Amino acid sequence: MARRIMHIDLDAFFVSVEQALNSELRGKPVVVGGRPDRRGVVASASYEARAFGLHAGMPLITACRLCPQATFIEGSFPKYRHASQKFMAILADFSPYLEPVSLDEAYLDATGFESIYGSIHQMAVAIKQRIKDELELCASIGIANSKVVAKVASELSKPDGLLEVADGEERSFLAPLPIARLPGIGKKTERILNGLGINTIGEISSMPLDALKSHFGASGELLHRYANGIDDREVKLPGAAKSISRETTFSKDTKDRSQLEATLRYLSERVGSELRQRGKQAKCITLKLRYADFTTITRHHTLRQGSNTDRTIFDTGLQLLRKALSPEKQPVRLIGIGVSNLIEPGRQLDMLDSSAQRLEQLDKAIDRIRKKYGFTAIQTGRTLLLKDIFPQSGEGYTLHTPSLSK
Ligand code: TTP
Ligand code: MG
Repeated sequence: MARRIMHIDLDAFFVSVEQALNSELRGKPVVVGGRPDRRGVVASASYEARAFGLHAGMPLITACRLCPQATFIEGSFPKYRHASQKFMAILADFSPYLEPVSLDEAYLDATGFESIYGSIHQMAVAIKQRIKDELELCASIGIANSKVVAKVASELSKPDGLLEVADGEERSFLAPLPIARLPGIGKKTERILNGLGINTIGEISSMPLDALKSHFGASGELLHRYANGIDDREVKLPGAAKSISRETTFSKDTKDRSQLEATLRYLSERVGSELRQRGKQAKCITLKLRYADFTTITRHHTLRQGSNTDRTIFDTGLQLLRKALSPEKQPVRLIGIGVSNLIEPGRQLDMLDSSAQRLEQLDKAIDRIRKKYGFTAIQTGRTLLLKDIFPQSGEGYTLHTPSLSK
């Protein structure tokens, strides 16, 4: 039986949540990302704003110039997380074979569900309707025999779309589309391919595999498979999240160590809290810095043993930060911390060490209090100075461009 994979993605997610909560914003150009006089970029633009050329990643200043009548909203991550949880719960009602990809995006394996809903198309109609009724949000859905084709289909169908690619039609569906539509083709690959006179996905699919490999190495093979609509990746159930990270852009580039360290501490606590919520430990810690000239570096450290304490995440991040900062370096524009190589907590040697055990218990106690009273209800000495830098909401500091990477 041919697989039937759905890719479901909410339209203009952050903006649509704001519009669902405030009817005055509906049908208007709206941008979530921050006030136009502040630094930062567009996180989400309503389709009305996109008509003016606005898109995610565009500097707010440019967005404001192109569409001064737009409403600019700072945004509030907890609201979006809440909507996301409800969205995923609706999807889980339809199939247990669900793989959340980001806050507003998921794959669902619907193979064999025809008998319940009449057809997979009907099942998708029902999903869209429930999302509309219960969340006042619009979802676009692509259906195909693989993840990659389902994703291309849902994106092509936006907004409020539903597009099914019949089994066997993958190649002919993809062939006329511009190469940028294919997942995995970033700006650089697009430029190289365009330079070779390749403009459509069909043209990639008829390139000799060796030619693709010689230009793109191992990923040339993947490109070839995707362009031919071949992708046997399974829909993976959650719990297999590979990393957790948080990052923020400063409103003013800084070299101030105490500000950098306080922010790092706060971000580490947020990462640690999510790590513990997922019941995982991390073995790899990554610091990310973007300097004023936009050069971006990442520095990793692998721990001898998995850990989930704020202290370990922060201390490791701090060591990496101290190495990465030197007087001749540019001021820092963005700082981020992440954990990866996530493992199930086992009985660890470190646990015999009572100070490690105490730290873990302290983190757990803090998590409980924060769950009840908000993230900033408890602050460590190090993060206190952030209250003069970032606006605060019940759920935490409002950071610019909150990272969504999971
Ligand atoms: P997307 O699904 O890429 O974008 P979208 O939902 O706003 O619009 P559409 O799917 O209709 O094209 O991302 C989901 C949310 O993730 C988006 O609403 C805001 C956030 N986001 C960022 O914060 N920064 C980004 O660069 C992108 C692309 C998204
Ligand atoms: Mg979306």
